[in-house]
Parts: sequence; structure tokens; C-alpha cells
Amino acid sequence: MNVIITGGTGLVGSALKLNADSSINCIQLNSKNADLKDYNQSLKIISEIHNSTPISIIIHCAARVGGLYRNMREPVEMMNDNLLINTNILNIAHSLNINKVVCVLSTCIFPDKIEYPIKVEDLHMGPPHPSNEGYAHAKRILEVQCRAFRKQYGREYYCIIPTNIYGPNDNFNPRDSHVIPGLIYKAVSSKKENKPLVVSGSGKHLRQFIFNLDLADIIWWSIKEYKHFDIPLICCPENEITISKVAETIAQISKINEVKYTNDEGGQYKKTCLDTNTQLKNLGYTKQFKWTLLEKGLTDTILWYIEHSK
Ligand code: GFB
Repeated sequence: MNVIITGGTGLVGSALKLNADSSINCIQLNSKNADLKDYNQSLKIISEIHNSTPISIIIHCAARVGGLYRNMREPVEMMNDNLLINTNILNIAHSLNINKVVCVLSTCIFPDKIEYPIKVEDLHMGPPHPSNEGYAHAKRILEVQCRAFRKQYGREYYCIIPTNIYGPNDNFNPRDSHVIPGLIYKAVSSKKENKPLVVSGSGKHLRQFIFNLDLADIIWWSIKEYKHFDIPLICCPENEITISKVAETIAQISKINEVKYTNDEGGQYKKTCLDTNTQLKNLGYTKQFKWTLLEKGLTDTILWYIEHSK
């Protein structure tokens, strides 16, 4: 089975490649191959691949992404770039008669003022948190675009909705990154300078984190077994933790004794979602996923960063 992975060498794409079984030929596209905001460039590269190795599925991971502070800085690009990229990929897949596309959204797109745990049917029931509205609306529209292709052309274009993802091959640049790679970047430099680990915000905010390899397993399983295309699958473990718990664990693994908090903007207080295994049980699936423990996932990610930032 030939599968194109857009954003193929990034946080999720690289994990999909690592966890693909031997029957799958992964073709990893990244921004070096083509600017997916450009329709003609994207059509050229994807049809060239399709003509030589017929593609049955596209896993669409490519996006302009970033943590809280990048989203607050760049709402325009977060919306425009993602709208362009998503529209191009779906139109190209359809034009090349590629019948299955899996799209990766994010739980930050759910309404901010809502009853917890968040359930998938809440997706369009109110505005997202102001800190990421550009990105959130572009990704909500992607859910609607997939639905339109299913309705009008019977395409199996569907979405999965992960919580905060972390792992090797992430973007560790603290200006744009998410919290875990940002704190790992800061921890490694603080350790060298024998300084405390500085955490943005109060540390009280709550998040659910999924390790990228665990997410990859859900995506490959969904391609083979998941039939409820109208119900985007939320990908998240049960437990929700504070940012300070994450920071303290990174400090402990990095042998840093002191953690300090800036108490500045912390974004959405929480975005608690119904976990994947409960969702699957409610939909009648017997499949249950195991989760990588946070300490193990963080240790592997720190070791990967130290190895690759030399
Ligand atoms: O991961 P993060 O940037 O994104 O921040 P969101 C999570 C929490 O960690 C916030 C705190 O409360 C931050 O204040 N934090 C503490 C830090 N230290 C740091 C740090 O050094 N760097 C960063 N980045 N945060 C994003 C959405 O929201 O979630 C994206 O904006 C996407 O669009 C992503 O959906 C999954 O969880 O707040």
C-alpha cells in the first residue's frame, strides 16, 4: 500500500514512518519537496509520485503549527496558510482519484466555553479560545471540507483530533514551539548554565498529552478499522496534568533543582477531552490503546533532542 504523508518528516509524520508495518510504503513529503500553499507545485509533486507509485491514501499532517505564543503572534498566517494547504491537498487528492485522506486537527479547535469532558459533537458549538482562533477556524473548516467531499463524492476523507502531541522530531525553537519541546530546549540550556528552569505562565493550566508514536498507532489502526468518518476520533489518554507537573518532571529528568514561573499569559485554562478508549467503546469498537507513560516519553524526547542538537 503506497501512502503519502504530508509533513512527513515532522513530529507526527516521522512517527507514522517509524510505526508503519511492512505492508506500507510511506512516501514522506516535506516543505523541501514542495510548498503546499502553492497548488501547481503541490499538484506536480503529488501527481508525479502517483504516476510512478499509485497512491491509495494521503495522511495529511502538514500545517503551519506552533504553540500558544506563536498562535497569538500570527493569527493571519495560521489561518491563511492552513486554509490554502488543506484546500490544495483535498482538491488534488480528489482530482487524482485518491479515495482516502486522513486529516490531523487539534483539540484547541473546540469551543472554549463548554461542558467538560469535550465531546466531538461540540466541535462547532461556539468560538474557540481567542489565543488560537486563526488556526482553530482553519482546522474547523477542514473538518467541513472533508464532510463535503464525503457527501458530494463519497470520498473517505476524515479527521482525527489529537490533544497536545509531543515526542522526537518536534520543533524545539522556544519562540514557536509547544510547551514540552520549549521546556526541553530551556532545560538543556539552563542545565549548562546551572540556572533554574523558567516556565511561562503560572503552571496551573491543565493539558492532556499524547506521545507521537501512540498517535501514529491510532492513525494506522483508523485507516484499517475505523468506519465512523462522520465522527472525528479524538486521540487522547485519560489523564490530564498541570503544566507544573510536566515542568517538574522535565527538571527531574534533566537534574535541574529549581523551577521558576513567569506568571504571564497562559492561554486556555484547560481543554479536557473524552479519552480515545472510552470513545471507541461507546462506538462499539473492542480496540483499546495503551499509552506511553509521560516519564518515558519525556526521557526519550530529551535524549533525542540532546543527540540532535549537538
Ligand atoms: O503547548 P502550548 O504552547 O499550547 O502551551 P496550548 C501550553 C501551556 O504551557 C500554556 C504553558 O499554558 C503555556 O503558558 N507554557 C509554559 C509554555 N512554559 C512554556 C513554554 O516554554 N513554551 C510554551 N509554548 N508554553 C496550543 C494551540 O495551545 O495547542 C495550538 O495554540 C495547538 O494551536 C496546540 O493546538 C496543540 O496547549 O496552550
